[in-house]
Amino acid sequence: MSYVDEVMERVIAKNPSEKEFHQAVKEVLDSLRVVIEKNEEKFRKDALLERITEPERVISFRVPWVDDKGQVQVNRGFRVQFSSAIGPYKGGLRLHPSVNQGIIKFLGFEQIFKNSLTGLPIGGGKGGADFDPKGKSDREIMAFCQSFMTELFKYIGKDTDVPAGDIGVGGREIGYLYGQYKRLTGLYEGVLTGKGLTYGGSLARTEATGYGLVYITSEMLKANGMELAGKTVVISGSGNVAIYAAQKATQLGAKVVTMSDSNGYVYDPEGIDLALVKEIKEVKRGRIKEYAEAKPSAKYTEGKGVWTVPCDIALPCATQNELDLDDAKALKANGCFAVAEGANMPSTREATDFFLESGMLFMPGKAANAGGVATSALEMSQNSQRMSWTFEEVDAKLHQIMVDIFKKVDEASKKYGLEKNYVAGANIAGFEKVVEAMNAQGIV
Ligand code: NDP
Ligand code: 2IT
Repeated sequence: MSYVDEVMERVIAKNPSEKEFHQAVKEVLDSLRVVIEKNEEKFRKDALLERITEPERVISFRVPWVDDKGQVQVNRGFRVQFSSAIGPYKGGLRLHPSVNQGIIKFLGFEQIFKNSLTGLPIGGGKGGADFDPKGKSDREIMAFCQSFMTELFKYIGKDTDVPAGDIGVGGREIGYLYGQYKRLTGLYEGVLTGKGLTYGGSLARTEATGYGLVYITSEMLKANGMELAGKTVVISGSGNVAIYAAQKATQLGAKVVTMSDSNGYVYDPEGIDLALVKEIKEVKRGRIKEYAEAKPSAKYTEGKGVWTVPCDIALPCATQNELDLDDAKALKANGCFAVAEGANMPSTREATDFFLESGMLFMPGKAANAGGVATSALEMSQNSQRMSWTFEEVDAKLHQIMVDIFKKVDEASKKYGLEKNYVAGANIAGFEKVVEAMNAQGIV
């Protein structure tokens, strides 16, 4: 049996219930076959793939807090410190009822290669809890965040592990987490990114993931003789990534016609009114349905179905496995020719294979959404220097990073005769840097 297949079998046997983790590992290892098979005996002797698929550390902890009725609630918190080969652990915190160890491990694993692609010195990590922020009061959110940090602070620090936001964690939550870290340690340091601008945050971090997604989408189109202006774009989600992807796509002349949440989607053929979406989602913390109630040109449809809306370009920006094979076929049948993932692993493996086999342009999340974590690394730099850069400076750096990521991904795919397979390109380019660093540092 090939070394890659052996390791894949072992990963499944050792982590039997972690299906998202299996999915993420399998996709990466399948891409790496062309690299590994050139030098299989060395990789096997060094147990390189066993080491890269085993987190350096998995921390799981109890998070007790008191709700507004005086009832004690208990959640399960996680931090997976996956790889510190190229820098301190870096990656977001997710608060969602679906969170479990397998989901945090898949996200932490993806983060290793994503962070490597940014070209910045950050290792891979991820964390979160099975806490549901929906419908909670501000006081309940604060109580949860303070309790979560009361355990997490033991394991993080500006030079060891620097968490940030992800699903369910935005500016409000980062603020509460930061306040508690400072109170417990007495340190005013850049231990979290995505901070508010008054206490060490970076301009453009809020916009960065969505903007970066659109910058790399533009690069991909350009490299294939097309441009974003004038195209119709379907976006899923209506959170941080979705909103700022829609904003940048619109600024660059595209028309965004959908947004969604876990209840349903809105289709506005006139183009999504972002001020209204921001008011509903960022201010009122409401549901996307309210958009159609306020806007006569829009139609709300309950349930899945956003991928049946005709478009040129699709940007999945909600969550993992939100786009399956049937969705991929519907996109293609309706004329979509390019997909770039704002979310982490939003396309199932079958959907991804369909995109690649049917000749659609497809940019995987670990390259396409890397602008968020890249700008987090820029926030870390500013904190270390005790300086703040202007919005334009940060945005220009972000833009250049996304251009460079496209180049690395494209070149890696060509180097192995897999031109236009950006999945392979991203996995290989991300892997090569991490392996070189691991080899240099010995068996640790
Ligand atoms: P937010 O919490 O701001 O928004 C999440 C959006 O996705 C909401 O519209 C939410 O709807 C929807 N969503 C979440 N879970 C589900 C689900 N199970 N089914 C359907 N819809 C769902 O998160 P972000 O925008 O920050 O994150 C979105 C994706 O982007 C995630 O995959 C995240 O890992 C990834 N990402 C985020 C980065 C960042 O900087 N924030 C960086 C790189 C990747 P609802 O309100 O109904 O739950
Ligand atoms: O998935 C991701 O890259 C993020 N949620 C952002 C992580 C970060 O550290 O900014």
